[in-house]
Amino acid sequence: MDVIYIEDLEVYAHHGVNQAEKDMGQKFLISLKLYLDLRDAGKHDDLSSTINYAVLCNDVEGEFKKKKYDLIETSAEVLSEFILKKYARVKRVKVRVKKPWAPIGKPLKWAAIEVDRRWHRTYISVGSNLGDREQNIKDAVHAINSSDSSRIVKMSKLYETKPVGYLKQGDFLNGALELETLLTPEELIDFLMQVEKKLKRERKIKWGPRTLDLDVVLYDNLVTADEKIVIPHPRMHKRLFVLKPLCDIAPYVVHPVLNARIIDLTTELEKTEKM
Ligand code: PH2
Ligand code: MG
Ligand code: MG
Repeated sequence: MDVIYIEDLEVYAHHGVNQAEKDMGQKFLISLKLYLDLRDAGKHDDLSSTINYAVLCNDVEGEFKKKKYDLIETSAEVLSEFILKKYARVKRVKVRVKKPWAPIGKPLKWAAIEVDRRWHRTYISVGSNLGDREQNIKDAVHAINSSDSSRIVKMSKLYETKPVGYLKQGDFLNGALELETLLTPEELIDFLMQVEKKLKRERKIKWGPRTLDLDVVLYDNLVTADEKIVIPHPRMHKRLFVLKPLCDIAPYVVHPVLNARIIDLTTELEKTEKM
């Protein structure tokens, strides 16, 4: 991917653990590496197809000076989110913050940190079989979209499905969402749990009736090794109520463990299963 570099933008600000740093302030050097597609801008000599780095530097300076943080880590975290949210063209950003005057009682060239942040693409399976099922799913969509760290970019149709696993419960309404998110998988799962809770989900019976179930099925091409967070979802390829809606919005996405497209997994499972 193409990049825009900014190196050592000088900004005077008041970040630091020591009170003297907060009072007096000091010089910081900000470096940025923005990942975006520059092809159209270059082909047509067109500023409106890229990012004006004069505007960017001005925005970054303003954001950097807005508050006082203890840590340069925080200042970089804040800047990376600011850039990814404000500049839709930017897919990924590296932010480095250097402190050339770090008051550590020894001479040094600078102390610095760097963070690497990006929008992640993830697919969520949604289900409901209690209360007003369609309204529950609409409420979930609304709750997800009202967070500025995640945005729904695609949504499948909703399917009426027979319960799988625990059978003595009502039929489900199932769907799938494509999300762009700044959250890590752990943060995303916590966030989705909060949305489930907000919609009064109770967990009484494993695989039992629920007003709302939100499961992360895919997250970029990630294959986790963590037993608490299993991505891709370990049963997604065996459940038509997951695959069928997912196939509406992501037919050619490849399952990173099975190395097969969603459309092919769906066709295969439809030979033996019904919804
Ligand atoms: N979810 C379950 C268990 N069984 N069956 C259908 N049809 N749809 C679901 O979403 C579903 C299920 C556990 O999450
Ligand atoms: Mg589930
Ligand atoms: Mg779940």
